[in-house]
Amino acid sequence: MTLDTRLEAVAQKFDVAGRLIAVQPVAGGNVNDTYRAVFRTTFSEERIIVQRINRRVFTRPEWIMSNLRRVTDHVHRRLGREAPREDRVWQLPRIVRSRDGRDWVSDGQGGFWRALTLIASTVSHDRAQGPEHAFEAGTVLGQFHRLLSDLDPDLLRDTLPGFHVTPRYLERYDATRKTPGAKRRVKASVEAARLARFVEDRRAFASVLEDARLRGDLKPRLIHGDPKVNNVLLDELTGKGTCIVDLDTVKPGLIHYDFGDALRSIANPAGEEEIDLAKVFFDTTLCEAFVRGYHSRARDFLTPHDRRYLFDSIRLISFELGLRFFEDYLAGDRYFKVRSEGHNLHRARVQFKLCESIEAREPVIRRILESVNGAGPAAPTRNGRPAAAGRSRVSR
Ligand code: GN1
Ligand code: MG
Repeated sequence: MTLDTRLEAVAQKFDVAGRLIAVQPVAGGNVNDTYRAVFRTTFSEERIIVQRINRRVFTRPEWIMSNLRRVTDHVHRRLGREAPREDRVWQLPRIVRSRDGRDWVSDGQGGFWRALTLIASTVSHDRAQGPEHAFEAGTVLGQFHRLLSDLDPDLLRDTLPGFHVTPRYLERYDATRKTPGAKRRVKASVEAARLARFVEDRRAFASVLEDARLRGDLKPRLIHGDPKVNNVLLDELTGKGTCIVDLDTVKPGLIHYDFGDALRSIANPAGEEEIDLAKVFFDTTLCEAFVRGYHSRARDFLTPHDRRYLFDSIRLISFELGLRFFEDYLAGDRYFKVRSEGHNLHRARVQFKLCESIEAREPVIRRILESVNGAGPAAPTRNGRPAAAGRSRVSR
């Protein structure tokens, strides 16, 4: 069987009217494989999103689907109730069932596939298009958190234990660093050695959010897990945000992970795949627009403690993603898909450069958070030093 026939056989298993016309790859994901399937009848056309879940990353893919079922049922009910008061039509994909009534199908070769409705007439971008776009991205994330704020986090499974728990990534990094392959890579590259120093200088900071969770300052809620800029869909006609997609990592966690992850993505105008490091920086105008959008929807459920850790979350998640890419490079590219040798190393350089830019702009970012959100004073760190202490430069 060719790849095309295999894909077609999978797409045919979903309960969609009409004849299957095409299955087209959708580029962009670093973990799962995504396709668009087009079905036609005499009168109409339907397009759905068909995805193969990466089983090396998600060992219990059926939990993704039980979470998704709960989340979409809850959100769709709420959206229905709130629709008359809304300034736009908020959307969220629905699970497309298989012809035998299940939420996913298997391809007979161990592949786990599921399908979702495609939200039509929308666009998404890999990079911020300007402050209006950043404002909409903030609004969409704030709305998503608001919609989930009355769903009990304990009802959802942890589909990816340790996801966004920065100290766990540090432990994994430490284990990888000891392997002969990693030692070789660090020795062979000035850049890799420089990134390793960058990590060492921020070791104490890595636990800032988890320490706050242990102290009881921050409480787990439901999070999206991957609110990067290209997961936010904008209405093609109005430019307003209508939807956030890529719901595989919706699970209990700290909303700070989402806040920091969205900002490390939207406020880096060059994007996470930029080749020229000189173009990578944290744009505080985009940051302010995002924060205003987020606050317009999230203001009612942010506690004073939540507000205190917002800056740290921005700095932490750029550091964390850089650490994840770097660790994967040292481990031989086992987690993120790569297109060339050194791809993960370069991705790590981009995130560390961004982290450094966030550190350099700390006072401005804190002022923005305070003026929009009423953020409290800087949060303490484990060793009592101010959060900004101990740095090395990654950019030249
Ligand atoms: C991965 O596969 P994708 O692109 O949706 C990763 C995110 C990272 C992102 C960086 C499950 O997301 O955490 O922020 O790459 N997802 C997982 O582009 O690890
Ligand atoms: Mg994702």
